[in-house]
Amino acid sequence: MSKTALPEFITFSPEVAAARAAGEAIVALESTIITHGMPYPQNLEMARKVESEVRAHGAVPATIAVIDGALKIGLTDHELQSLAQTPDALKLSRADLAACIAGGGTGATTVAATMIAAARGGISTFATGGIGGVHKGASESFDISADLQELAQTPITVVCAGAKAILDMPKTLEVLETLGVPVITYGQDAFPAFWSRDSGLPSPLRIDTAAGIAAAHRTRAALGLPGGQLVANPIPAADEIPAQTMIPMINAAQAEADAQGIQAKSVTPFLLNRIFELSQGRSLAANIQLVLNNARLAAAIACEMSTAKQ
Ligand code: PSU
Repeated sequence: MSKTALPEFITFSPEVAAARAAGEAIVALESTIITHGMPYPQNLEMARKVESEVRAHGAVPATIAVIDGALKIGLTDHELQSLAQTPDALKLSRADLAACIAGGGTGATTVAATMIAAARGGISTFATGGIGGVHKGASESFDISADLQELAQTPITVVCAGAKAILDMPKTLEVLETLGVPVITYGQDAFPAFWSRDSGLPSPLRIDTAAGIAAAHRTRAALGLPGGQLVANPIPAADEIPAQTMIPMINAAQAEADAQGIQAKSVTPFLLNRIFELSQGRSLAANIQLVLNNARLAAAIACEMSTAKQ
C-alpha cells in the first residue's frame, strides 16, 4: 500500500511515524477495550502496560482511535489518558467509522475498525483481548459481530485469546470457516476460550512459531486471497480461570442481559461489566494478563513480518 496517498484525517504519532519511515515492526492496538471493555483506572494501566510490552519485545505500539475527527494511528500518553476517562466515547466499527470522522467526533475503534485503520496505515499485525463473534441466540437476534466479516476482507493478522464463552463458540468458528478466515491456535491443538486455555473445541489450524504465522500471512497475500488471519493465543496457565468457574457467571450475566432487553452494540460491554462484578474482579485480572500475552506474541510476529516483508 502506498504510504503517500493517505487522506489528511489519518495522523500518526511521532513514534509510529518514525517506525513507518524506518520500516520497523509495528503492532496495532484497539481502543474499544479501553473505553468499553474495562473500568477506569485499570483500563489506562492496561493500555500503558500493553504498549510497554510491545516495545519490550522489539516493536512499536500503535493504539488506534478517532479523536475530534482525526483517525489517530498511535496515541500520545495524554490522548490515552483522556480516552480512558471517556466512557461515553462512541464504539466504532466498519459501519460508523467514516461518519464519526466526517462529523469531527471522538470514538474508540473495535477490532473491525482497528483493522481498517491498520491496513490503511500499512500495519499488518494487531493485538487485542477478544474478538466479537456470533452471540448466543443469534438465530433470533441476528447478532453477529462485524469483526468476523472484517477478518474475511482486510489483510491483518489479529492476535486474540480465543473466543469468549459469552459468545456461541461453535457458531463463531463455523462462520469464520464459511468466510474463509484461517483460525490458527498458537502452540496447542485446542481452541482457547479467553479466560480459559481450552474451549473443548479443536482449533481448525495450529502453528507453533511467530515465524510460521508470519509466513502463513505472506503466503495468503501471495495467493491473492483477501482477508486476514485470526491467531488464538491461550492465556498463560498461571492466569487462567477454569471454564467451570466462568460458565455460571456468564450464564447469569446473559440472563440479565436478556431480561433487560440489552441489544446490539451494548451486549458485549454489558456482559463484560457484569462478569467483572460477578467474579469480583477476577475476570479483569485475567483479561489484562491475556492481553499482555497477546502483545508479546504480536510483537514477535510483527518483527518476523518486518524482516521478511521486502
Ligand atoms: N472482547 C473483549 N473485550 C472487548 C471487546 C471484545 O474481550 O473490549 C470489544 C472489541 O473491540 C470487539 C468488540 O471488536 O468488543 C466487539 O463488539 P460487538 O460484539 O458489538 O461486535
